Amino acid sequence: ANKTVLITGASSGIGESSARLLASKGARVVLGARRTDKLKEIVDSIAQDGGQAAYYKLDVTDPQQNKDFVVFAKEQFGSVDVMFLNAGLMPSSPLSALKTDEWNQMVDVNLKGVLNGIAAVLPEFVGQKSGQFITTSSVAGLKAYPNGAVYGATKWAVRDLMEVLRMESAMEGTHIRTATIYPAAIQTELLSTITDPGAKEAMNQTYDSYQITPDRVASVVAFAIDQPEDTNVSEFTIGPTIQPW
Ligand code: NJP
Repeated sequence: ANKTVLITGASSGIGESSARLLASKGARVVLGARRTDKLKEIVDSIAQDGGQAAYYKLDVTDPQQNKDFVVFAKEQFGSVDVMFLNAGLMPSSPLSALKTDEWNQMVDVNLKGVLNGIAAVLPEFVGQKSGQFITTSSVAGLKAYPNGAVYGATKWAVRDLMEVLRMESAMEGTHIRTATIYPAAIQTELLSTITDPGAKEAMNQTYDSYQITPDRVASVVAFAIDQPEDTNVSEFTIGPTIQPW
């Protein structure tokens, strides 16, 4: 696809895999995250393989940095066609542990980070009457489970944002597409954000039994982007065949 794709949370896992796959298919990818050493490594390796990529130091919790990310992408590649809002954390714990700092962190990154990304690029998409949002929600946003209350709440909220954005764009005639991805267990660095010992143990057990690699999710991202402009594919659930999520 001959498009410019911005990706948040692109320094590892699903974001990194998506950047690599999309660049190999001819997209211009702009990677955002906080760890610039990682981003530089990925961008250099994409360039070595003949792809077009650039990176930007981005903390999604800062509204201004999200705006600057979009400006940077336009300066680099001249257009902004797809915004993949993927950055996220999953410090799971039982509510009774009262890990309120972690609750706030999840709301700030997983939910407000997505809102900041929408605010930064929606005016562009409305102005050009085209554009696509893709978000990484979670199966945790579809089904409640112990230790996952706040994480699931942020991921459910993201689904709601995408669905309303899709409906409003259709009503307003702005031709903006949205797709939400609900992954189950994917092999990434996500579990490193869990500090609660009980939640970590439970989640490790799940991920020891079931997981697939993040390039599988990247294929879904590419599929959503590759649909004709008049076609919106809005939701994807993806996980290991053997996981009863
Ligand atoms: O995890 P990981 P995933 N500002 O840890 C970035 C969802 N998901 O690929 O800033 C900007 O490898 C962080 O970058 P850095 C999950 O909820 C996953 O699995 O450099 N970026 C890194 O690039 C999340 O929404 C599974 O530390 C920030 C990235 O986020 C998405 O998949 C299951 C940031 C996290 O990469 C990608 O996560 C599921 C900030 N403030 C949903 N904070 C799964 N893996 O099983 C973090 O249902 N990042």
